[in-house]
Amino acid sequence: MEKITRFSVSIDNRLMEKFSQFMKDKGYKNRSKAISDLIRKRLLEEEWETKKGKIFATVTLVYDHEVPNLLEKLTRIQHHYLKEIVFSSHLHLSEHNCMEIIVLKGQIKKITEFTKQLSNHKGVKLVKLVPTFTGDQDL
Ligand code: NI
Repeated sequence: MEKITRFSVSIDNRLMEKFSQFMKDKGYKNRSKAISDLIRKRLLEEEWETKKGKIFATVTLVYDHEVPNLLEKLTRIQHHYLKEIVFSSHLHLSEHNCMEIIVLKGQIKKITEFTKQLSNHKGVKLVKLVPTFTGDQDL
């Protein structure tokens, strides 16, 4: 079983009311779980803002494969990030549109750089980056 620490927190009533409302809105029944989730989220944001550390992330990419040279450009970019790309999958969404799900592990700086490089091309319709922790951090 995981080790846990109990601690008491003093908080002003108005903030507590807002927090109770937040818990209700998000469907939290357990205060400790809600606080742990908020701390975890904030720590990830902190790493993100300072651009330090390694993370796992997914990038969802949607593009029109019939735009001339686009597929080649996107493939070339992905080959430059061999070390970071763990996995990728291609789905044919419609006659023109393709979706790729790319899973990456690496330095935040590298992953944001990769995402930016995918974005600036005619025919790219969506580039969505979702960062998460690495397994090592175990938070
Ligand atoms: Ni396709």
